[in-house]
Amino acid sequence: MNEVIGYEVSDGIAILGINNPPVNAVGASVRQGLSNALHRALGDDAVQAILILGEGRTFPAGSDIREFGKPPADPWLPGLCNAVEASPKIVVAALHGTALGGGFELALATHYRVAAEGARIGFPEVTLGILPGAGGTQRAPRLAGAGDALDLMLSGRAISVTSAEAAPYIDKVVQGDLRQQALSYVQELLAQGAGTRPTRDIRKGFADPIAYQKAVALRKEVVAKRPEIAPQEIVKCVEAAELLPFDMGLTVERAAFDDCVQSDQAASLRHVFFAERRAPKFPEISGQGASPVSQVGIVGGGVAGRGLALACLEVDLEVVLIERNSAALRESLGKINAYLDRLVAQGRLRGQARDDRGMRLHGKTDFVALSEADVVIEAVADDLKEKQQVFFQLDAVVREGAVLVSTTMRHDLHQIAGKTGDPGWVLGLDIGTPAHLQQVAEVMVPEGVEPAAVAALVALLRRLGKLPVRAEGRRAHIGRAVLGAYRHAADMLVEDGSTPYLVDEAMRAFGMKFGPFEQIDREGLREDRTLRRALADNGTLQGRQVSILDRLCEAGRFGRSVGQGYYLYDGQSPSGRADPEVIALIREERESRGIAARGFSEEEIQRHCLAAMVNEGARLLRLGVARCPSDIDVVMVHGYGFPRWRGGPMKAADLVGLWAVQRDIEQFAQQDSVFWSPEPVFDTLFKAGQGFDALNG
Ligand code: 3H9
Repeated sequence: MNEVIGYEVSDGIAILGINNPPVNAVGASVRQGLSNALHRALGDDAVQAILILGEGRTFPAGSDIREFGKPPADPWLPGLCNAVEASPKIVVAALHGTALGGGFELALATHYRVAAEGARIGFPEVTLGILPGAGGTQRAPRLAGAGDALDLMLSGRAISVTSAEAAPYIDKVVQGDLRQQALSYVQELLAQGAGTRPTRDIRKGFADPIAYQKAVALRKEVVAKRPEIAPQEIVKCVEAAELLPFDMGLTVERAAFDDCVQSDQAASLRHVFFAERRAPKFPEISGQGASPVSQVGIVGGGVAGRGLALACLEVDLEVVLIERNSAALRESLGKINAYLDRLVAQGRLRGQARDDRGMRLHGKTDFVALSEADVVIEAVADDLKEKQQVFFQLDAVVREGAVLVSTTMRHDLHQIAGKTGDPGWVLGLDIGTPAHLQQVAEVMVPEGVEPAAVAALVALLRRLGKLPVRAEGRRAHIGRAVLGAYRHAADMLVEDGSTPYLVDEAMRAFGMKFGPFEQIDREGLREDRTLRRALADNGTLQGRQVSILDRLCEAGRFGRSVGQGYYLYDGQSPSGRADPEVIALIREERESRGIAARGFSEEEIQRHCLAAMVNEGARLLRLGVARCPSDIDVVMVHGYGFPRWRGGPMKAADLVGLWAVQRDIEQFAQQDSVFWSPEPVFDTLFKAGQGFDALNG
């Protein structure tokens, strides 16, 4: 008997306890153990029924993701599920925690399902670029019909077992000790003489065939617009469930699963799954407990400060917001309160919770109010003198062990931290604006910083629901540097003959959430100019300079907020349209530099932009700013609209092949050999037959 599966018989019930921490993933040893235990129970005359449950915190949360992309090890989950379903003795699953993916499929293959009140079920496979491949696409619609089953599979959501949506899958929800309750439930079933109930024979979900196929057709139309393969395959499998006999449906599902699991999209999505879990593990905090944070101070009530305040209020923290004078404070608090009121009006926040947030927000003009703060985040204008002044004042009032955080984008953190008596407690933070809506937060960790300070800030960011990513250095930002390189490549393409509109279109087709120029229009051209100056200072933007953005600023085209930037915004086209004036300005600029315009295909544009991001990523790795390529990937996916299904720029480069990216960079160097200078790591990895993934550890 395999040790990951416990086997015990109690009153004629064989209890198969899955014990594979932390999430009881159904890996090869679990499958083998379950298969052995099932046979043992079936061969034991004293056993009348079988109960499968998860030990520890959860029923299996899915197959073991680390096995995907490798040769399958027997027994394979679909076969195990079929064996469970075919059992002549009744099999019951007792669910708690998160019964997801292959775990949920195993449960669907049993004959009855009992669940603890707090349990959640779902099919997250789509988020990994695959589909429920152990019968889920065939069994779920038999129980719930096409619409509900598809919505669960296409969204990847986990739902509560007490929700109406979960009702078709769950026979009984219980409170208290699940093991005891589940055993009583099995005894009840035996007492009632309940027989096996193979899900494959259930046709409840097919009761209205027309409604079923209509629901399929509707989702087919929606997923056809998505670039991912898996959603389309899921719909095909669910369509087949009603049209084909069960075993043929399983064959369709198997083929679709094999196609998906071997795809680049699935490899990329798996990469992001593990990258997200790797990123917050900063070396400074291994084994380091974080001191609890209950009060956060924020200096500066502008857009950045207000976003930080809202993020902290959302998670029950006390917030002290400092402004320079009462008028500025009134304005800032007024905007925060107006935002909270809007949430209430939109039904997104209850009145009581709104009042509670209001009570926890303390506006002050005197730094002394920060004396109790555990963490203080400075969010004033990015002017070195102003920031230094803030830290000088903070040093006089904060308590010992308080973590001080600067949001500087342009300045050397040491010059700011040097204004305090203990620079080891000063860190940098780049969270983007507005902070409460951002997913990723870069933590700048300068040399010599106290591990306890890092641990406290990382814990705070986790509590705020952000993904912390480590950036080492004095003024090091991963996302902004990669973004700057990307935009610079886009600028050069435009100056050499393309247009902002063609570049945007190409990059949207690549999967970016926005094209580079429409994004600059949203953020404001002046802000982008500031960013580029900072990047020129720190070495990202060297070599050829393109002045189109400056020319647009000179013409008062500051972006969407003023109705014109790269695009023209008016009543006729509120989301922007191409503007011949911009094209004329670009032509003038090109001619003044003696550049002969040439066309670029969509693919060429995409290759330029990707190569620029990857080369900058490689530079950040060489400088030690980014710890590993996957950190760059999560920053770009979560913070800068890079398509998750491409895995981030470094993963995308691995999939294209480093040799191909390096060759592109060498070819582009004809336009500018300074910016387009391939990083040495390309050669090193290529010669070792490796990709960036080898540097992820
Ligand atoms: C599937 O089932 C396919 C089948 O349909 C078909 C087969 C034929 N495998 O997230 P956490 C690790 S596809 C391997 O921090 P939480 C994770 O890497 C699968 N490892 O915990 C981490 O490791 P480390 C469908 C896994 O409490 C540790 O466990 N299922 C898996 O924040 C803790 O994870 C899914 O997609 C796994 N399946 O969240 C569910 N899951 O400590 C994926 C976790 O070394 N899992 N690990 O960093 C989750 O969504 C979350 O882990 C969960 C718990 C919500 C369960």
